[in-house]
Amino acid sequence: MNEINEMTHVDQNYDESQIQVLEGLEAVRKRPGMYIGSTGPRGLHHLVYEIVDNAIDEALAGYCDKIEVQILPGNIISVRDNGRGIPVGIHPKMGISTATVVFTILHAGGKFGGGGYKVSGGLHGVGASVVNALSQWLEVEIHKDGEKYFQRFERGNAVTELQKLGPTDDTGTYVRFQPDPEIFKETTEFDYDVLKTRLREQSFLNAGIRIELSDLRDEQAPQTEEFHYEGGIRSFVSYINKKKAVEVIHDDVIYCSTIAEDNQSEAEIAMQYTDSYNELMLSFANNIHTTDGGTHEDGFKRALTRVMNDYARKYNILKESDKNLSGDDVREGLTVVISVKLKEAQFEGQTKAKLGNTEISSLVNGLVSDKIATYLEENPKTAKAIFEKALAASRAREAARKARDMVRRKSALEGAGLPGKLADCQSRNAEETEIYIVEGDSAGGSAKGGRDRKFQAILPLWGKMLNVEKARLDKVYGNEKLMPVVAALGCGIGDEFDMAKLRYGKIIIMADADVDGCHIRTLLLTFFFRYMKPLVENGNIYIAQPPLYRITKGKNNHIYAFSDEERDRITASIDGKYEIQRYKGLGEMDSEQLWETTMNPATRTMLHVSVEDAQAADEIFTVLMGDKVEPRREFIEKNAKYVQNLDV
Ligand code: 28F
Repeated sequence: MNEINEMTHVDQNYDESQIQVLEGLEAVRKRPGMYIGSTGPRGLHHLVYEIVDNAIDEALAGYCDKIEVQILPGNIISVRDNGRGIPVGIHPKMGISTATVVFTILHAGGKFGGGGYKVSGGLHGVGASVVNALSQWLEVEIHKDGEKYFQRFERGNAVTELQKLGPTDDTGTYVRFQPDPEIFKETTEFDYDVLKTRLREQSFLNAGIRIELSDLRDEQAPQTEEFHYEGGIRSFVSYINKKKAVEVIHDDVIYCSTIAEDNQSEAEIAMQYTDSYNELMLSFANNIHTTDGGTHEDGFKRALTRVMNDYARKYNILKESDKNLSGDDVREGLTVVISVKLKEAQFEGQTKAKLGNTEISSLVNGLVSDKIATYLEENPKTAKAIFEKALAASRAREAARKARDMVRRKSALEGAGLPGKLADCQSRNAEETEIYIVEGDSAGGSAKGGRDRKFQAILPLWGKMLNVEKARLDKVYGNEKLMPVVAALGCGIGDEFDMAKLRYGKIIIMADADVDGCHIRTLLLTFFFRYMKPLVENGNIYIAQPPLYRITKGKNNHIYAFSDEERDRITASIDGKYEIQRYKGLGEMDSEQLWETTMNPATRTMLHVSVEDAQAADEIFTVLMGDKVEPRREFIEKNAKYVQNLDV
């Protein structure tokens, strides 16, 4: 028989499964967002992750150690593994080959069996059928038992049978697909760096696996990289600390792992202290980044705080009368990766990026209590360095409390806590109100004149801005530039932050488009990221985009350009005379112009600040704002090509 043809026996089963296939794929194409989170770039890249995850599952099962991912001309993706190859026999329940089932029945493939989970804005474990449904075409080639099999699908529907192509010496699964432009209307262009970040992360999380990524879209300049880390999450921690260019305070990465008695779950932790003031914790469950934390993180934090205080009391680092070290104190400067793998992971929260399994909390708690206590006992020198830092953090926190109370008393003495320079808005409803934080009094004046006072507040900044990246909390209290911002927003900072008290729904940074403006913007973003992080994560922060040019045609027909390209486009379309004015700063615009171009919700464009990748953001702030010069120079040299309108 030269091809497997299950079409011969059309039985009850086949009809049902055929109907199930059509309904399933139809549902996916009708509401793709339900399955991959969005049909924007993130959803597009999710297609690759789904296919790669199935290959990684085959690696986790121990049958595959090499995965090749290629971006081909036309933004076609190919993924190949050297595992067992998807089974080709007739699926007992469905009456069609298992390979066809994997690509046409929802939630049929992978190790998660029946349930796909909605995780972090996209679905994990939905399997290959969703990718198939959302692809213009998809081809699968299976090398198994000495035979090569092939099947082609279009928008999820099989357009060939599973055919035998002849003998092979290989084993494995090879999938190629072209995302459907009817679904991915915004773009079908893959971003090499996005795939690189994700695949490198997966190779850290699955020690020893080799993942090769190639970009073959430009035949003249093909690009290939392989990610392979025998050290797994230990290598991940080393990689993060090297990228952040911070000094580590002990050379070894502390590592521990455990498997639950019932063999239903396992946990591993890698951690290393640095001289930074910030902690970075990345946690994963079944290789999914749990950005909202969960029981694995809670178990870790609780155990570490207890172990550190027990040790401090035992060796008299803390006197009888001293208060305990807080969680923040013992985690200052810590880079830690927590990775748990479990059969029935429960993801919770609005974006399903929080692990809910309670048994994991005690699993991780037990692991840390056991292994970190032993580590400290066996490495007294490192323990000493770690505690010196924790004690310094504790003292600074104490000083911050005193500074805060002092500032409170002072501002209480001065009457209402709101800063004098704040031109508040009338509405108190944070859903509709916004505050412009404006650099400089002249721009502040124009903004006050131009604004809609019903819902727009203005806070002109003045004084020396503090670079919080190099300062602890106690320095923030009392900084004449930052404290008015804290007072105006009303939601506190650090561990006192309370989103419910936020006085404005949008916080809009408005600064000149020159180097100073850029510096102010970066310092404010550093402050928000380090001390009011939920505002960044929640999407409350915006950057106003004032025009760079005003083009005047005839008498007073003004057109505004917000970039050099736009300026050229506009001037090219004008026949006849025109004048161009380059705005050096906000102060050159009068209130009317500022309102029209930058503040009127109907006509303005603003940059919406969001944090896609916590680790990357943490690295950027540390490198750009930290006190290590060399890494900053490297970063700027590497990224200078992306900078537009550099005004030096
Ligand atoms: C390029 C993407 O998808 N690789 C895969 C396998 C291997 C098996 C398998 C996959 C249906 C529900 C069991 C083989 N032999 N790479 C991939 N490799 N799926 S997907 O089985 C799926 C079945 O669960 C496999 C024995 N057991 C499993």
